[in-house]
Amino acid sequence: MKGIFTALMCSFDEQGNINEQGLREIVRHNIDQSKVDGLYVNGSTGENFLITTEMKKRIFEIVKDEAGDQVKLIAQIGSLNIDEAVELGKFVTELKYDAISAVTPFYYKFDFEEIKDYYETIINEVNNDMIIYSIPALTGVNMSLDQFGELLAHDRIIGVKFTAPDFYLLERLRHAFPDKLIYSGFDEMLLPASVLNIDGAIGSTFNVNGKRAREIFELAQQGKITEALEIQRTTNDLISAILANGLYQTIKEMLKTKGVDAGYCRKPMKQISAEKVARAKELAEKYM
Ligand code: SI3
Repeated sequence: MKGIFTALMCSFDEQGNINEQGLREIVRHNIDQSKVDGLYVNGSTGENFLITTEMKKRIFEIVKDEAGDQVKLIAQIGSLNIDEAVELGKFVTELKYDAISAVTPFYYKFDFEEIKDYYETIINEVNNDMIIYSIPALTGVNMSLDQFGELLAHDRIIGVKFTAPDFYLLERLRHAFPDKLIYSGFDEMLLPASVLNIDGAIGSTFNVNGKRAREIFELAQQGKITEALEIQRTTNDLISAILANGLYQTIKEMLKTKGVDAGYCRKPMKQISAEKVARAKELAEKYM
């Protein structure tokens, strides 16, 4: 379960329906071209919070069917509707996903007792390993070292996807929990996170920049920081350009330039202008 995991995109048609063939092509691109270690399915990048339960299930099925056992698969099943989270957790466990992951519950400003109960409810009902998905910038949920510790005390809570720019907390987590899996979630900060000895990374831009992500991660593990920094700089030139152009839309357009039918984003995400599509093509030609 270590290494580079792509936060998988999903291909949707212009009406917002799943484009099955396109999704399969995205999976194949990540496995065959980028050679990532695993896929993180139905996370933020998968537009998970914009789709129905049935669509989530279908995506989990298609990805498992296409990927088989070629790479590790983590299913993001977290939901404000805890019944849905449990239902999806059981569903992907039947499909033989390697682990589940759940975003911290958001919107209602739950206290830690409620957050803990959410994770305990899921792991008591679902017989699979759990990775906490912490992304405070989007959820507003900031957990302390002690609170992470209370969750990680459960044997079946095996790790954290840590998507925050707090390197002090990341270092403390690594030091306190050497046997848990810690994944970094901000691709633009992969090198500093790797220096802190993370186990892997989960990122959206790995859909188009997976090879560089692996190089950064592996060079850092070998202590070759100058070489890793060089690649992180190139990576950050790409990420800055992607963020300026529209994150998920630009990654999809870059994939399309390479013959992968990545489709469109779901509403309320908008489609990008022709000018931005052209910019995405330039980025694909320069960086992929
Ligand atoms: O669940 C997921 O799709 C992720 O892993 C998200 C991942 O942390 C990305 N965050 C978001 C909000 O998209 C990052 O990969 C991010 O896109 C990237 O670092 C650019 O800022």
